[in-house]
Amino acid sequence: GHSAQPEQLDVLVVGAGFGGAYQLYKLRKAGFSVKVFEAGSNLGGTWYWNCYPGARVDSDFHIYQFALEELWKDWEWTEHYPGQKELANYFAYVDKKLDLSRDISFDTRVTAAHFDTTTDRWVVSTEAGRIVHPRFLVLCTGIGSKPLSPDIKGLDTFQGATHHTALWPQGGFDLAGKRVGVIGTGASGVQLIQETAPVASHLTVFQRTPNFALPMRQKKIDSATQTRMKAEVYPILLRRREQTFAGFHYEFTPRNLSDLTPEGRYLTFDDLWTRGGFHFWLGSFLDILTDENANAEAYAFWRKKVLERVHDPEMQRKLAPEVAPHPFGVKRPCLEQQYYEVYNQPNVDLIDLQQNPIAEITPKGVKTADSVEHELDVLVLATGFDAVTGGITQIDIRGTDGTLIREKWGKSLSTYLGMTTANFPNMFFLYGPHGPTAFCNGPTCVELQGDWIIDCITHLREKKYTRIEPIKAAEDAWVEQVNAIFSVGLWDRSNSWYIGANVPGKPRQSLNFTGGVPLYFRLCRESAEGGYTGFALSGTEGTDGP
Ligand code: NA7
Repeated sequence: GHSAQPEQLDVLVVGAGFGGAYQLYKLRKAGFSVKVFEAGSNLGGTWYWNCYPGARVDSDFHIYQFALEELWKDWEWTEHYPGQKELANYFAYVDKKLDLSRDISFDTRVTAAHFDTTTDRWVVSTEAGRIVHPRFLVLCTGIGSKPLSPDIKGLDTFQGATHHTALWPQGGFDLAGKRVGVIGTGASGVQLIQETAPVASHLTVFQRTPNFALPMRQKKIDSATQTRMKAEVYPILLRRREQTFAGFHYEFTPRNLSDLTPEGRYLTFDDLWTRGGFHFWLGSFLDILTDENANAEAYAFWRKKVLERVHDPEMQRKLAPEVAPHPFGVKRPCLEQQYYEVYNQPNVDLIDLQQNPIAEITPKGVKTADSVEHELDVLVLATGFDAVTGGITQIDIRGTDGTLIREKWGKSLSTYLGMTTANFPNMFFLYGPHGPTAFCNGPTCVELQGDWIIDCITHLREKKYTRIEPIKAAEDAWVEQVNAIFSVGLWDRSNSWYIGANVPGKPRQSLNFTGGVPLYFRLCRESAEGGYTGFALSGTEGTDGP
């Protein structure tokens, strides 16, 4: 840095989850001056904020971690699908092992970033008024860092406790013995509901759309198993992530459902179901996500399995309706452990909001259209996020012509390679818009996109460039390609956060690259290998260049 104020840096990273931690470690190692600003009080990102009862990862333990051998060789997991506390412990371990915290400012929320065209640097401000001038800005704000609260009349009049799952009190908040209401049945709602039902005095679930939840088949992982896996398969499994659609260690079944006999279809479905996890979704037939008939068969199989576990016909109808509200798997399914059994409990009510919407929230609880007032001690908002883009658009990021990114993307989303956007030079984002993001195991994308960004910044340093930004034509072509791939799937047939449909006023469009991890990274690599085709690189060796 320079003696003159304010602070100069090569790179400022925003966010200290998987993405930010990786950037810090690798950029520092490559000799850059780098700092991380993190709004939370600790590392972990999603795994810091989402400390609600039952929070758990939906990816298998061995692929949901950094592929860095210096980390995995000495770390042991206890469960196949680790819970939030275990992830928090993992981050504490990573912090210690890689000595990350010394370059992270916690409790530091970035509120604005303006690009200064005269210096080719960002002017970044925090909530507390700190200002830094990094050459590059890397946004690692993740998929769900802007929680979404429902716009329901009377919400602020409720006299009990109200907690959003993603803003859960860090010290914990006990739901045992209480009358609990939960709005939302996404992944967060399902996890919290199945954990809370056995301990709450009463549980009322307000469901707008049933979740097509899949059996997790949780198991304990012992030390001997992991020692063997580390010696034999860890490196293979971790590399394999790059070669599969969703960055997992397994791929879709390489057949169309329609190519098989009914018996063959049944046997495949049954096998995927028995494996558990996302196999029934991300390991299924190729045409599940593109062909209505194939999709309907997957739904029928799923529905039959769920009906077997739920006794009451009314509950069955609400949880697994004969006519699916949307195709299977085009809205995110989640993993469950004893979710469906919850609805056989006498102290659990399930309100179908399509049939009986919330009229208002009162000081005592939730009043539904049928005039019933559901009295509650605690109201849990499991209502999700302004996902994928919200973490970026909630910051006042201004590009070269003074336009705010939220204005640019408010009309329609445009990026180049899902990591950059025109008129916002020297800015990268990962695990965000137009990347494989929502369909990618987090650490897979964080590392692959992360390495691409680090290689790019390193290239600029070598060539003594001080500025990079995508060319408008390249961005237009990328958007066209993203949308063309998206249109092949059935994605548009649901109201999901994948397409922004969960946020009132958000344009409905593909927020993700739906062509899978291998194609995505081939396209990114092609640009880099061609000397960063699609980008304008400029600036000469400056007096203050990195
Ligand atoms: P999600 O998946 O966005 O789920 C939010 C849930 O809240 C979903 O069931 C919504 O119903 C419901 N919701 C949202 N707004 C309302 C209102 N106004 N009224 C009633 N119900 C509402 O968020 P999660 O936190 O569960 O999961 C997010 C991702 O994080 C997850 O997929 C993983 O990738 C990790 P809807 O379905 O829209 O009808």
